[in-house]
Amino acid sequence: MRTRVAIIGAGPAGLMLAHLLHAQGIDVVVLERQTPDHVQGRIRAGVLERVTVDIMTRLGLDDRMRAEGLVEEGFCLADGERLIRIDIAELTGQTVMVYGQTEIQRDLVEAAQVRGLDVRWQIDDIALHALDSDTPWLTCREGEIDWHITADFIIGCDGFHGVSRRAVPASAAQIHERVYPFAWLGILADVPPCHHELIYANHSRGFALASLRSPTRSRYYIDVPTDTQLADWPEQRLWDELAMRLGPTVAARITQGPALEISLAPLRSFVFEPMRHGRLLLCGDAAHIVPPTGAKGLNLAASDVHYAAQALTSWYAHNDNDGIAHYAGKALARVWQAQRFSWSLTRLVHRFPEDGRFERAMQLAEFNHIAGSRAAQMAIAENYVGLPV
Ligand code: FAS
Ligand code: PHB
Repeated sequence: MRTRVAIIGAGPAGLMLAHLLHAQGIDVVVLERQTPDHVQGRIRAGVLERVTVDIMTRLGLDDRMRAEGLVEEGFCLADGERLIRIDIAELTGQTVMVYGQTEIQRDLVEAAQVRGLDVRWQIDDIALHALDSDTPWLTCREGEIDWHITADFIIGCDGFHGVSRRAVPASAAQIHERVYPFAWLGILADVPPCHHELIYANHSRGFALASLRSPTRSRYYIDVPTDTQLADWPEQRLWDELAMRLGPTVAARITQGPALEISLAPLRSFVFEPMRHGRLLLCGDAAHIVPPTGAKGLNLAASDVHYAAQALTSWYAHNDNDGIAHYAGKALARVWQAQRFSWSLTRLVHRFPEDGRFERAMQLAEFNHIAGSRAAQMAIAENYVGLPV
C-alpha cells in the first residue's frame, strides 16, 4: 500500500493532523491500536487554548464546541482561604475554552467517518523502517491482513506509550524528565460546578483543583502519593477531602454526586529530542508530557500539529523543505515554554514532600507577589491562554 502521510495514533494529535492534511487533498492513512469507543471513552483534558480552538474552527468542527463549550475569562489561585483571581481576558485580551477532550475526540472521529478519512482501528504490531530514506515504510497487522505501507512521511502521534519515539536511534535521542512525587486523583460527576471558573488550591493538606465541563458537569482533582490505589479512596472520602482543601467558603458550594469516572494520573515533565528524525515527525504526547497543572497537554499536541500541517502542506504545495527542516525547532521552542510554565505552576500549588519551612515560605511569598503584582499576573495569564504559535 502507498500513501503520502502515514499517521500512527488516532488521538487528538493524529486526527487533527489527518483532517488538516485531508482538507488540503493530501493522502493520509491513520493507524490506531484501539477501537473508536475506547479512544472516545478516555477522560482527559478540559481547557483549550486558542491554537486548539483555531484548528477545530479551520476544520469546520467548531459548532458543538461553541454551542456547548464555556468561555473562561479568568481562573483562581487559592492559598488557603485567599482566592487570587487571574483576569486573563483583561490582562491578555484572550480567553480559554472549557470543552472536554472527550468531546473534541468525538467531533474528530465522527467527522472522519463523514469526510471519508482513511482511519484504521485495532491495528497491531506497527514497526517503522527506513526513516532516513525518501520512502519510509511501516509494517502492521489489521486482523488477518499484514500490511506493508510506504509513505513520504510517517507522523508519530501515538502518545507516551507508543512505538514511534522508540524508532529513533538512541544515539540520536535526548530525554529530559522529571517525575513528580504525587499523582492526581480525578473525579467526574454530573453535578453543578462549585464555581464558574477553575480554582487551583494549595492547602496544608495538599493540592486541589475545582474544574468543570458544563453548568451541570464538574471535574475535581486532588494530589495523592504515587503509590495510591483507587480502592484507598471511596467517593465520600474524596468529596470530604476536596471540601477541606478548597476551604469552607468554596466547600459550601460543592454539590456531591455519583462519579461518572474516577482515575489516577501520574505527574511527569518529559521532553524527547529530536521531534523529527529523517522522515519521521513526532507530535503530542509521543514527544512530550507536561504535568496537567498548566492544562497544556492537549494544547501542545495542537501546536505541534499546527507546525506539522504547515510544513507538510508547503512541502506538497511548493516542494518547499523549509518547514520540515524547521519543524522540530519551532515545535520544541513552544514545548519548552509550556514545560517551564507547567513546572512552575506545579511548584506553586503543590506541597512537595521534600519541602521544608523555607520552601513553604517561598510559596507564600510567591502568592503574595502574584496577589500584588499586575506584571506577575500578566506573566501567568499570557502563558495560561497560550503563547503565540
Ligand atoms: P494520546 O495519548 O491522546 O493519543 C495517542 C493515540 O495513539 C491513542 O489513541 C493510542 O491508543 C494510540 N497508540 C498508542 N500506541 C499505538 C501503537 N503502537 N499503534 C497504534 N496506535 C497507538 N492534559 C490537560 O491539559 N489536562 C488534563 O487534565 C489532562 N489529563 C490527562 C489525564 C491522563 C490520564 C492523561 C494520560 C493525559 C492527560 N492530559 C491532560 C494530557 C492529554 O490531554 C494529552 O496531552 C493528549 O491526550 C495528547 O494527545 P495525543 O498526543 O494525541 O496522545
Ligand atoms: C480538567 O478540567 O480536566 C483540567 C483543567 C485544568 C487543568 C487540568 C485539568 O490544569
